[in-house]
Amino acid sequence: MRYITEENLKVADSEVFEIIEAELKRQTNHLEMIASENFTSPAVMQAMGSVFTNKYAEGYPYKRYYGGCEQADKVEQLAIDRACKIFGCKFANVQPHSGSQANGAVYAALLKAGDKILGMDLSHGGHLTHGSKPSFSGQNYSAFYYGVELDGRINYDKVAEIAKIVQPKIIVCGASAYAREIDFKRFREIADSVNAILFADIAHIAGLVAAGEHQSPFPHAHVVTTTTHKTLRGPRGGMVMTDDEEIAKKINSAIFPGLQGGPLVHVIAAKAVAFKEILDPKWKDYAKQVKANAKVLGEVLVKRGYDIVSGGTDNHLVLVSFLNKPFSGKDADAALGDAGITVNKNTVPGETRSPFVTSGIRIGSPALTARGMKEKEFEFIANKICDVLDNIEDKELHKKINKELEELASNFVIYNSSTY
Ligand code: DSN
Repeated sequence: MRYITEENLKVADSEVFEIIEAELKRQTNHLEMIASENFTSPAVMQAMGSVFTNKYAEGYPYKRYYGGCEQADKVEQLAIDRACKIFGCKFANVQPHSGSQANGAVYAALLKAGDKILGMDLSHGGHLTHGSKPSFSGQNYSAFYYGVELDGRINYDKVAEIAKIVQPKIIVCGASAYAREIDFKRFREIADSVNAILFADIAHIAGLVAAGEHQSPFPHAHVVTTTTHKTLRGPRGGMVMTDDEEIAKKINSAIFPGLQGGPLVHVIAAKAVAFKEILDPKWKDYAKQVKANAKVLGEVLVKRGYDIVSGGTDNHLVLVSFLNKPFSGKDADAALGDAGITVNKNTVPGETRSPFVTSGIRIGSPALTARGMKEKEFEFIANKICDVLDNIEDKELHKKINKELEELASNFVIYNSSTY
């Protein structure tokens, strides 16, 4: 038995089987527009469900602490080589179980407790692990922040001024809710001006970078992390990359034995499969379409009177602000959910509400693009989003829109071989 098939699970545990079936139905019938989610290919999932889940392989390829790692060595080396080819870098560590673990490894490798880091404010689009107080990054290190200006964009001169005052050991660039291109070259100049290490977290934009549809963090950043499941469309996991051999050695030790034990070899195998898909020339078409779809989404929202942070998008997401509306991000998230559109409530620059309520929503194009949707469908969906928001209390309308969107969704399977 090579893989766990549907039949095995149905017989062994009908309760879990039914929950998974219901989740498949939810993912199929709803329109998935959470900017950080995507649909992996069946091949990626098959590798994830493979016998590699049985294997312990502490250490790194050809330097393990356990026997029987011959095949684990091959698959991890393949994943590393493909990652380096995609991003044009010299070293990659594909073992982090998540993006947060990858980021934790960077700090553990390059900082001492209490050292200063400078990252993007969470409420301006940054990430918890970029120094936010509730996260280990804000608790173990002395964290300072930069944000966006009133126009919703990073002001690099201002970042340089803050860096000069703070004198951080690491500057973190990259974001979770920032719709504009990140200028890694300029960030490196800022880092050099204060002798800081430049750390780029490209989790959100990695799929675009891989296609040349966003400026690459290489050769500018000293160290780069990403998740593998967002725009990269791979399995859930993380990765660290660098061109610097000394940093690579420190990162390897920080991940194992520093932060993690046995690597998830089945997930590493799935990362290798996803990386092969990304190396296919078709990947560029996917990444271009992700951007084109997000652009249409932003344009319709603006035309219909909604306030998009920074006025539009250069990447895969739009951040909608309701600071000037009588309803919250939480209200919008719930109403859109009733209409069959899955988004997430999100804080916005100038936030006045708590992170559980928020004044915005983040909407992304990667998952629906993976289903094969193009500008025409995004224009239609964007108008439906506006119809829901214009009539946020009208539950009957939300139900009606839900039916229409379910019909649209039924024309786009979630495992669309033409998009990988
Ligand atoms: N949770 C991810 C996101 O939605 O952007 C970040 O870790």
